[in-house]
Amino acid sequence: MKSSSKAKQNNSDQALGRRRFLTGVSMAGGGAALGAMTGCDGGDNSAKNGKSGNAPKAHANKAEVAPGKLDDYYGFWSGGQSGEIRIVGIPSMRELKRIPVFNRDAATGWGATDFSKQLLKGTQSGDTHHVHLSYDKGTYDGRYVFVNDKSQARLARVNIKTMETDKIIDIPNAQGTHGIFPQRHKTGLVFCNSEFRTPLPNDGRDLDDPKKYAALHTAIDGETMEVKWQVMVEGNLDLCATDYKGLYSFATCYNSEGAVTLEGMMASDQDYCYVFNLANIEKAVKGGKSITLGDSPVPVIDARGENSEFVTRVPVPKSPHGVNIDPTGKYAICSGKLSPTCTVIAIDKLAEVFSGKIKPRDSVVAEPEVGLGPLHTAFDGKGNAYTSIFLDSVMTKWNIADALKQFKGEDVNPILQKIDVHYQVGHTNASMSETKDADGKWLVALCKFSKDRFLNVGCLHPENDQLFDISGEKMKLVHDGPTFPEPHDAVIVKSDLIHPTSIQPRTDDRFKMYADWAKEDGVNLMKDNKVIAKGPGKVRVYMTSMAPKFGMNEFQVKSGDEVQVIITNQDNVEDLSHGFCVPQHDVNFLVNAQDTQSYTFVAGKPGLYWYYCPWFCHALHLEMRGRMMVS
Ligand code: K7E
Ligand code: CUA
Repeated sequence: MKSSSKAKQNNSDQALGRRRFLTGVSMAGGGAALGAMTGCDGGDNSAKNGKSGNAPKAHANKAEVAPGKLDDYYGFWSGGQSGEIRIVGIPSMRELKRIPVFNRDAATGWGATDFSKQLLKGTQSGDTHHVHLSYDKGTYDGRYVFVNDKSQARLARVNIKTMETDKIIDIPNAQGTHGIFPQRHKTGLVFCNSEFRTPLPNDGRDLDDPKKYAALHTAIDGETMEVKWQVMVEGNLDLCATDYKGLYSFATCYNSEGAVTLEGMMASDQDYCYVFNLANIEKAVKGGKSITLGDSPVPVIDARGENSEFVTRVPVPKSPHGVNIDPTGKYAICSGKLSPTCTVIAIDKLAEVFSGKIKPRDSVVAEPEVGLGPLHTAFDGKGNAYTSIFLDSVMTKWNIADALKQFKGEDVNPILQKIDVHYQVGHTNASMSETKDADGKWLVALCKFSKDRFLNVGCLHPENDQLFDISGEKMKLVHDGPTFPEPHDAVIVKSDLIHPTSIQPRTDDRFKMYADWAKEDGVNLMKDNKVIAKGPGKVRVYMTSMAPKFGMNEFQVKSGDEVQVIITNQDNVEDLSHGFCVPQHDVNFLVNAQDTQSYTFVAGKPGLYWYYCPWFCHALHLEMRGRMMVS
């Protein structure tokens, strides 16, 4: 789908970039020139002697996607405190869509329509941190996006076909659900770490006895979204990862001290990467070796205390944060946070750890110093790692093989480049980095602060998502992208793996609900316009819409009636959306082409209310309205 001339263009840019670098008109110069343009240091700490050439222009052109041209990648961004997911085109960094998940979204009516209210069960906020897509054989299968809500301990799923949230589940017994990761060999389990330790069950017991607090590693079936099992452990579980074979899941663990204050949590110089042995856990669950907690029927394995067949604790320096698996599937890399190191664990040594042949720490094969405050690591598929360094505000590029050699005592420096970011980077990710097909094209650094990079917009500034070209020897900054709070994490996916539809398929779960109502009321959703009395004080209003008319010019209800409107959009045309808005009733929702949506409200004071279509759909869109008469 990409034109060959564009491919050639990209290739020649790369060749040019490399030639410049090798002939001494270095990319460092390019970086410096970019820096001059933006009023800050060029950021290449490894070589500051290059002359500035016209490289920055070339960089900018490469990241530019001309009007009317499409991006090569979909970026899926978590929306942080906004509770949503965002879709960003890469490399343009254009924000293409916001998918409401845990939030109340005025544009679409999410959080107020009947279906979304069922999923949200009365909540209107969320704190999304981690988005990941479902996998097959080590790469994305284009079916689902999973996202966590740290605040209410939930996991949601978005159906990529419609880019709509289709499931939200509560994770029992857990608080502060933080790191999540799906299995990579198939759409299997999705693992969720609870970061906060609580008494378990959390029913008022042991409130002031932190020794008895515990955290949970939860496995959820990605197809059914059922909670399969939980493993209870003593430490806070932070980020999560899975291997490529379905053998293990990983969790970084800080606060192995079991403290309840900041000082206490930082006391020890050593924490852990927990490795969960999935076969052993499932065998025990099947064999009935589990317990349950409180009201939850979910089987729980108590793995607190010593290393066991269920979990082994690999010692890593002080308070690790991210854990990322490299695209070969060989290494789990923990970023140190309070230690300036990344700890590289060899996954193929873990079998010997579990069988007791070697000690957990013997699985560590490298520990390079990458900078102050390492948080997360991305990969280019060429043997290099890119670690976000929060305190130093840099991205560090390092070579994994060289780090292994250095660990064995060879005199090699694995650090290839450090480049400034603006400022205080949290997550980072690279194109296809979380798959076996990492392609080393683009890297994003999700910076928590933008400070002086954009116009001042008041007390709360935007964050700054920076895009780097990593196709050459050096990382090159090509774009600053302001974001609304606070995308923690992002994944970058080749566009040819993602195939959304433009017309609502009417096969999602929620259509069963509408079909049941229609059957009960003897109504054909696709063509009938009827008001059905549903007992005293209750009515259902079935209405169709086709540009530029609603199927009903008017309907009558009584003041105080509970009114459920069920609107079906008959238009079978790409991007022909209608909506339904009732003045003075806080009713406003979107109905896409061939979709049905329903909304329940109470009819207000007697009077006449013009319901109208709030989405521009036709030259006569303003005329698309009707009268709700409240007697
Ligand atoms: Cu590092 Cu919640 Cu992924 Cu934020 S976590 S940065
Ligand atoms: Cu339908 Cu505007």
